Amino acid sequence: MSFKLRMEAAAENARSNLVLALDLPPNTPEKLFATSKNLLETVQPHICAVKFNRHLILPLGLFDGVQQLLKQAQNHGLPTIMDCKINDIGNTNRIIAEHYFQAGFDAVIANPFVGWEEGLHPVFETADQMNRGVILLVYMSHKGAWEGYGQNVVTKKTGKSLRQYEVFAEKALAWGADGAVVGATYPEKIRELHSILTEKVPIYSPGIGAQGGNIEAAVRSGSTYFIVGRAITQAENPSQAAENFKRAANMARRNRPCEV
Ligand code: BMP
Repeated sequence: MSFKLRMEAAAENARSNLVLALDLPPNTPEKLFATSKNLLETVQPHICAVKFNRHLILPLGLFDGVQQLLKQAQNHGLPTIMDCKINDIGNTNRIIAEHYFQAGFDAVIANPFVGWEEGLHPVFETADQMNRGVILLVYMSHKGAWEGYGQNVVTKKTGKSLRQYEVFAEKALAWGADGAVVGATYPEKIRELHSILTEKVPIYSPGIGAQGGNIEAAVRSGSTYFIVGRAITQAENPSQAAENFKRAANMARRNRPCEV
């Protein structure tokens, strides 16, 4: 089963489209590991997948603590995503992807700015060989995202002027990406990009809560998966916070107009 279908099955099974960003503030490796393990255990009934970032990879090590957390997630039937934003030459990109896949990650996030040939082609090739997924950044959630993702570009093929994010959405379709990251902080961009990507490339939206994005607006605009970090991991009651996000998203999905 492809990563995209594994995500659909996990969401269906958990009755949740919430992806936990397992991000914690710096601490000793021992404390980070223990807190992550507990968090994952208490929050897992409300999520469909877990996204890891450098917050844990750097202090815990990929094949040490992180691999144990990956096994824990897998035991709960939760796919895992490595948010490594791959962004180098092809040979390096392939090695990065291979390491994360060998450790047990089900998907990696990559940056389409580097292009296909000797860029992301080797990553998609490796993912195909190992039956894993690749999710592309299409419009990030932070304030300065417009400087890169929002700039006007003239495409080589048609000479037409487009926004960088529109070009990236076309690439996500052409390259067979398993998902596209579009910030929940820009619901109008989600709407626009959903009309290009349709359901072929599901939208993953980070930026909910701590960055000001709203989960209902992301649902209404066409996002499929909702990535939440600090608003859960640093909440007084992480399980309750996750449950609240899950319920809000499910309610908004039920009331979503059919044109989205
Ligand atoms: P938080 O909910 O705490 O803001 O965390 C969001 C997570 O998603 C972080 O791991 C961040 O690096 C990641 N992320 C993001 O916030 N915006 C993007 O456009 C892409 C991301 O991967």
